[in-house]
Amino acid sequence: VTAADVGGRDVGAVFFDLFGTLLPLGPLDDACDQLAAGRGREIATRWRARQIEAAWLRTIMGRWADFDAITLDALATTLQELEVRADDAAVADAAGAFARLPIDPVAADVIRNLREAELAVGILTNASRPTVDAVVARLEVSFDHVLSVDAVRRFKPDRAVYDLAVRATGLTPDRIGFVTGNGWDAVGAAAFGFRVAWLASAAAAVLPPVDAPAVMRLTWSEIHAAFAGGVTKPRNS
Ligand code: LAC
Repeated sequence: VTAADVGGRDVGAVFFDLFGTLLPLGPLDDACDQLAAGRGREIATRWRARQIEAAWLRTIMGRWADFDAITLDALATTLQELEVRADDAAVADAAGAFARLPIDPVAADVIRNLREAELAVGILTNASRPTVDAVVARLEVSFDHVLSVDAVRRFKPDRAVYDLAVRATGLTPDRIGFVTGNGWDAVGAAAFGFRVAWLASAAAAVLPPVDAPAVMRLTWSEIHAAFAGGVTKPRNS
């Protein structure tokens, strides 16, 4: 008997966002602290906003660059704005912090349990193909699908990106679960038709008001039940 049978919910695959979801962004503060002691959090927060903004602008404008290039440019721009001086090598090293982020151990357990419940599990990310491959190679969990936006040269929340999961699985969007910590990604995925779980970063966090269909506001401990019908098989490890 499969989890879907037991739970009565016919989700066939669950996809996860990468940065800010499987990989919490906290360590970026430390990487940025190397550029300006005591200002790591301020720099990292602005950097992330600039990174996402550039991805959206480039998608709308039809001027593709991969996420690694965007990430480095966004950090350089941030440092300029905040009047932090750093040499190119230090900036490049800090930019590489995205690719070095560790996985949330709780997320790793959720993924293992979903796979044991016979759900296909994937990553759907703005990260470049080389970066997501490098990340997956060092994680101690396996995925059925690892999808980078590089295949469509557009960034989330463009529908073409979410459609990659449909093409990879052959499932209709309403049979695909999607988990993200990013509110803008949650509304984008919900508008596409996925069943979305949003891991809100704070109690006061609110979704962008864009008339998207409802999303489930959940914590990691609720993800398995939401998509696998409450079946959690015991784990050996
Ligand atoms: C990603 C962006 C949302 O990993 O950070 O796709």
